[in-house]
Amino acid sequence: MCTVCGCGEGETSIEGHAHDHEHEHHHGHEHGHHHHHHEHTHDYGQGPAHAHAPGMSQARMVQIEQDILGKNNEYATANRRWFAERNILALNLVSSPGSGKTTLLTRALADLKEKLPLAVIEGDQQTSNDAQRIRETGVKALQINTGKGCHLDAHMVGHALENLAPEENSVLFIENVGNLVCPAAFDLGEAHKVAILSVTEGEDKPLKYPDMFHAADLMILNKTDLLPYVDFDVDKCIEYARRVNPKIRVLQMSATTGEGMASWYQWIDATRRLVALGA
Ligand SMILES: Nc1nc2c(ncn2[C@@H]2O[C@H](COP(=O)(O)OP(=O)(O)OP(=O)(O)O)[C@@H](O)[C@H]2O)c(=O)[nH]1
Ligand SMILES: [Mg+2]
Repeated sequence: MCTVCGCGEGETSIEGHAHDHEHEHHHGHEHGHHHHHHEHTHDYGQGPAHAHAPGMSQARMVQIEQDILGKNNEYATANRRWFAERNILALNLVSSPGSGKTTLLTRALADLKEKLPLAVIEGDQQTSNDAQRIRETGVKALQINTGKGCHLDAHMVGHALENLAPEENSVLFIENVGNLVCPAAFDLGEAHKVAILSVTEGEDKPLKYPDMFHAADLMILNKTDLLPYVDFDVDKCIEYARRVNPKIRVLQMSATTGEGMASWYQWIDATRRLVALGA
């Protein structure tokens, strides 16, 4: 989270916005020193991050963290209301770098664009490469560059919505910055977080990064075409994901071959109906 990794300092740039936005995020990089010598593990436990900053008390650090998240939640609530008023289904795609978010998206957009109004917000630290890949499908996309930040926040997304102006009744995909940690804590106002895990990453990831899999309602297991070549136990992975989130739905697919993609489209369709009912 922010007070630990020092992410989210200024320098955000949103396509179509003339000026950069300064965010009141904490600056600096801290190291934890909470050693447990009886184990070969440094366990910083649950709850607020036990970070240290020179000249700052632990209570102050916790306060900063709560302020950042509290402010984010206010913006997220406003975004959620904005989506509800327009009957827009917003999905927040989260994963480590390179799990296949943009590849999944470009394939899904090509398959769905004749049937549904679609739009995409792309989050990356730098470059507009992914927004460019999305636009090549003919679907409108807006890039947010977070600079040093390692996650999108609800304030950035609120500004992006003004410029992107997704249509009523559309599906808005928000591709978050590739990172299995920080995006878990930041609500963007989405209906669901969708965690993407590819089979080259190892089946233990839900246990190692539980916050992300706890926050997600759907886990997409991507790159299943590579299963014959990697040592990845699908059943174990699903069991680990359910251990941190008993309610998580799991779908397996390959964004490159297209196998299993239809199950995601069915999930999107069913989820849209629920959103339309105001559920
Ligand atoms: N074999 C295989 N490769 C895939 C699949 N999906 C994505 N890839 C490849 O994985 C690499 C990363 O894909 P991206 O779609 O850019 O991943 P990303 O999650 O958007 O990456 P960042 O935005 O950088 O976090 C590319 O080389 C893709 O071609 C898949 O289902 N199977
Ligand atoms: Mg991408």
